[in-house]
Amino acid sequence: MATNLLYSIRMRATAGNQHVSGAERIVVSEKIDDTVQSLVARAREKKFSPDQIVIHVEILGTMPLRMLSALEVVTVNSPDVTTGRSAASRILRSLDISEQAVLAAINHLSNGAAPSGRTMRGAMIIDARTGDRMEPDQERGVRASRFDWTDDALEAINRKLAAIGLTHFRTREALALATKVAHAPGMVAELCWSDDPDYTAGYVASRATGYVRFPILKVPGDTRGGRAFFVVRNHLDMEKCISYLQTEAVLIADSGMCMPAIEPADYFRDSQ
Ligand code: WAQ
Ligand code: MG
Repeated sequence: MATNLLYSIRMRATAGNQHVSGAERIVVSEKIDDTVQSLVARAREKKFSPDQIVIHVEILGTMPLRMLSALEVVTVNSPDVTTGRSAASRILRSLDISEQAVLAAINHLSNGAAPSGRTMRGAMIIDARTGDRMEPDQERGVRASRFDWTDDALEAINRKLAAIGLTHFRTREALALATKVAHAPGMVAELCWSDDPDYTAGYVASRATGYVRFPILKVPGDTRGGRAFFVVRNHLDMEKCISYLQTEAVLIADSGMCMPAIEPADYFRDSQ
């Protein structure tokens, strides 16, 4: 039996038609059983017990596999939502994203980005110049999928993040997602904050800036969150971009640098 083939394993848990949790891995065949078991365990440890857990196990086979290095991590210690969002906006503006586009993204994320006013399952795709939304399905958004750390890189990133006081699984998972997204064709940057009411942190990520975290991008208790992917509309092949995000397999084989937290003034003095 071939042992080096890779499999994509994806878990999604729901209660009624409410999303409860989701996670995914890319693993070798020997790890399928353990991985499925740990994903089921993860789905069941949530506050709301799911009434459906769907696990997809899919061989990646002949699909191309892209190896990436993780974006560098830095935390900008902005003390509240206003300063956090304004620092995030300033970084997005420095990447040539228009003020209009930045404001549009922040408005959508803070009001519930789906037309129904709910949080989307996936991300918005936003024209970096006009702020127009370009994702084909505004209720669902575009989901980045099929990415994971190699075993070695996972161990290294866990160690490096822990060394700067970051031990939450969300940081590691968001960093992997942001690394994949940053390398999409036509992508300029991403803005994200969680929809988990207890998790106020968020980030701006791009190949140019790395993964820039902010401890507070929303008030505690707020259940609205989401992701905005800013793209350059000219020359953008939307189909290619979405197919990269959704289906191309990415393994993060190198952990990047993880810097200690710094004050906003120091960040902007050093970087721009
Ligand atoms: N692809 C695209 N959008 C997604 C995906 C995905 N795979 N998963 C989630 N989203 C969107 C969706 O709208 C969610 O509501 C929203 O993002 C937030 O998802 O400490 O935990 O999983 O550095 O709640 C960021 C800071 C945490 C981490 C982000 O996102 C840190 C987080 P969540
Ligand atoms: Mg969430």
